[in-house]
Amino acid sequence: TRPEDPNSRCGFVAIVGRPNVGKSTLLNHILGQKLSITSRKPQTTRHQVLGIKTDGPVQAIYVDTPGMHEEEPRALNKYMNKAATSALIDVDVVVFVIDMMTWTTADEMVLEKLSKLTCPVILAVNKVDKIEKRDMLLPHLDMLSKKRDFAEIIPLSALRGTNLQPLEEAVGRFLPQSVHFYPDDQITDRSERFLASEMVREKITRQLGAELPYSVAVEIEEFKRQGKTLHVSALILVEREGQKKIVIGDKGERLRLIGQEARQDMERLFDCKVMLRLWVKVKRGWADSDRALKSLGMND
Ligand code: GDP
Ligand code: MG
Ligand code: K
Repeated sequence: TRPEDPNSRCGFVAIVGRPNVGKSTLLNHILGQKLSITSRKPQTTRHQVLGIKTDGPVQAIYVDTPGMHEEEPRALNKYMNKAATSALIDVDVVVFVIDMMTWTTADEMVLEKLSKLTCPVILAVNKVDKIEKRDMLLPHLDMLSKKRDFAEIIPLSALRGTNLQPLEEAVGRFLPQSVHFYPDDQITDRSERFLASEMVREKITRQLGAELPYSVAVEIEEFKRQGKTLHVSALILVEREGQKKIVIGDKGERLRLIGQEARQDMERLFDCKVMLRLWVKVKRGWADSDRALKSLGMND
């Protein structure tokens, strides 16, 4: 927001790639904040999370996309595909994230979608910390460079934070000259309520892993500050009675752990004491229902 500064740049950056290549990890590291949930399971990012990073004259507005994946009939998947595609419209730069160790047909599909774009595409070759032989790297990058005319190819490790600076500098170079759209200290346009629900959802996914499909939603019912304490009540929606038992666990132990970890994350993010209450409720077939998605604000 310095209209007089000729170096001022601002624009939208889409982070794309198939599930599990490390998009959320990368975004969180760039922002230095946990805004986008990560997990070993694909498709944990259901919403587009907007993260804002201002570094001097450059403001980059990052859009995290759900993984691009095959069509499936269920409403949730339809939503995610739509979100993945619409995230690419009107962006200034695309960061295409891949896993250094594996190039799959899913990567080819993403590349195919990108072929229609005219904006610069930076290839972020992630997880280089996993390479055992260093001399593998150059031939591999050379092979990748033939797949498209990438604006830049940057090997990095989102997990370790290696080589993220060159990526951010490249992004900055491709952003248009513009005043900043957001105040320089703002890091997201997502509400605190939304971030709180994402933290609960992440802990559920992490705790339950393969035991439960990702058909779990979290609604924040109460979010209010009293003195120095933030009171949060969250409703966990599952599809079946059996899933409810799994989330609650033996004598409520699982739910207690989910709550404890989510509360610690919230205290770090909101920088205050948090009282978190969790409820689990069965809402049959919610993932199949467009209406249910709409009521959860996930179907725009
Ligand atoms: P997304 O689905 O593309 O958003 O992927 P996530 O960010 O959720 O990451 C998927 C998994 O890959 C998680 O277990 C991450 O810890 C892991 N991961 C992400 N970046 C790296 C990296 O640079 N190195 C290694 N070894 N693992 C990573
Ligand atoms: Mg993700
Ligand atoms: K994931």
